[in-house]
Amino acid sequence: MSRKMFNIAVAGATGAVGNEMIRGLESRNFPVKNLKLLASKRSVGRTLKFQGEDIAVEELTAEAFKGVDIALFSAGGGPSLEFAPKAAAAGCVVVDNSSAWRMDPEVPLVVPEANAHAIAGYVKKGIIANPNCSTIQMLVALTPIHRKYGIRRIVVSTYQAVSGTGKKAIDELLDQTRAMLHFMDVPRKVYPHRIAFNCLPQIDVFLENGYTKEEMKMVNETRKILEDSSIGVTATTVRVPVFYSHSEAVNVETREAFSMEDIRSLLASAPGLRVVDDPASQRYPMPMDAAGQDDTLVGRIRKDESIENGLNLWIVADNIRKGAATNAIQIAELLAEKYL
Ligand code: 25A
Ligand code: L14
Repeated sequence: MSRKMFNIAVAGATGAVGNEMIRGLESRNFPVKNLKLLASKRSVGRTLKFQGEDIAVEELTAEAFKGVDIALFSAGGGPSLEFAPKAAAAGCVVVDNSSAWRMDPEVPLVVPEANAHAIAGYVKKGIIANPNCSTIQMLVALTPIHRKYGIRRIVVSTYQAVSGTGKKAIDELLDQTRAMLHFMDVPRKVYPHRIAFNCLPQIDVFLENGYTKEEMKMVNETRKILEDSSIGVTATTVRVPVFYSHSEAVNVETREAFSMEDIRSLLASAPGLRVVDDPASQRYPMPMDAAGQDDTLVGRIRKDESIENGLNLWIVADNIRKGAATNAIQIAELLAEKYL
């Protein structure tokens, strides 16, 4: 029996995440019948490679989605707001990587390792949202703990790579580093302050409550995905001079008592997660090891001795892969296998 094949479109194909989506469709052997690559007008005329063939980039328009089964969007919030409903109206299912649709009650927000069942809700709007990169990797590790012991509260601090901001920020870190080492004037375009040899406790814009939008995404998305609005989440999100992979120091308080032995075995058998935790040989997750991989890494697993049911973890994942492109393709794989 031949496998069912699908017409796929990637919107934002020329960006950092879009490129990784194309590579992921290839490497995970997704059943692609035809691939359409869409971007803004300024990229029309470029070609990108897929399975050894050159594919011309077309302009993102409503008409582009005719005959498309699944569209992977990563062109930013503006284009998603405008074109995802038009693509859905044309009959395709949109997996959207921007923050535009995540908190819409009629749009499922999915981390396959945590709530794959929610994908079924795509029928309401024809849109499925991919969560924020920092939320995704945190929940790959915390979901099994929540299912067994019930999480009461999460305190998280992030160390986020510049690639989350896109290609211009990758160039900015390179250019600033080079300038600093040559005692030259430091160019600054993307971030409000120098990012080379520095840390910025601001990701996305500030809100009325003093938190950044990125911090509140972690709060609201975690509750939606775990389907539990009683979980307390508080976050501090920080940009660090790293190119790829976000790191997170995560403190968890559970409702029920646990043994460290059981936590370790839960994490060891969690899908999509790899335990890297051997203090004796100084082994722990690092961005340089997570980059270019689909797995989420967890280490520095220890009891929080300051409270009754406390736990500390260090969680690292490639923000462009599992934090964006890989998670979107996993959702598309489940759509293709179970729903379309
Ligand atoms: O803040 P926003 O609006 O929500 O979005 C912020 C950005 O975050 C990235 C993505 O940037 C997005 O634009 N992004 C989205 N989700 C992400 C996630 N989960 C994420 N990053 C990390 N994690 P990007 O640079 O990776 O990709 C942008 C892609 O979107 C296309 N695009 C932009 N506006 C569009 C559009 N497509 C259709 N209609 C629109 N209105 C964009 O295509 C790219 O594919 P492009 O053709 O505009 O860019 C091609 C090349 O041009 C360079 N470039 C970028 N900005 C400019 C530019 N060149 C000139 N002037 C510019 N202002 C880029 O280097 C790109 O390679
Ligand atoms: O909400 O590290 O998907 O700048 C993607 C980029 C969140 C921030 C999102 C980053 C954004 C992230």
